[in-house]
Amino acid sequence: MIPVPAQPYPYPLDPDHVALVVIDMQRDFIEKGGFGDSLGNDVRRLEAIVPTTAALIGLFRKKGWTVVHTREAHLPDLSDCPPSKVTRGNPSLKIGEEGAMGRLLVRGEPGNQIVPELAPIAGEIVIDKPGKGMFWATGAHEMLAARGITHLVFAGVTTEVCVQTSMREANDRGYECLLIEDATESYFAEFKAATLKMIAAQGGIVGWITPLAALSAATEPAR
Ligand code: C5J
Repeated sequence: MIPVPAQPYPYPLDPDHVALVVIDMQRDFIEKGGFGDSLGNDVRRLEAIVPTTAALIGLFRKKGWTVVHTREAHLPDLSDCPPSKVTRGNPSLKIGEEGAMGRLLVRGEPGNQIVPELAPIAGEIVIDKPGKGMFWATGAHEMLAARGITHLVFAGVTTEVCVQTSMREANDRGYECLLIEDATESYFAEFKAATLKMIAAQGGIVGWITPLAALSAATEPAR
């Protein structure tokens, strides 16, 4: 085990059974003209974490550790999208409607792709998820179990929606979860701050939090 300085206490990273999960770093959330923008959000907040997330992915690739990417994505006929998800709120464009980067949150559309700086490479796992959580209707647990993964390091967007939901789902399935604070972001600063707090509260009721520098220093000690 590698002890990684973290809150609420050091995270015991198991280098033989760890995977990075990068949640929904898609053009639909990070670029203007996508789904996040259609809800009236300032997408620049999310764009700002692309370099840190790229460095985190680079660390896992260098170590030869598993990298998983998720995409919030629906089938073109929206048969996997509950009507409540389409109609909720008052977006300028709804899921499935044609936006500046193709149909919003629909598999295969340009806006549904992961931003080029963080694009998956051969051998990495890509999970298309119809919900906010990565385990709902995806087979993710079986996929990770088949690889012997017990420890998950999380990054991505948005902190309080898809990242937190996925982390809670993972925690309930017995994974040891660490969220990288500066490789996750929300459209709302106060929601990110509250989510980080609630994850690590009560002795790590959902998991651990730490900045990338702490993970890097623990896993790549100076010689
Ligand atoms: C949202 C996500 N916020 N990836 N999706 O709708 O967090």
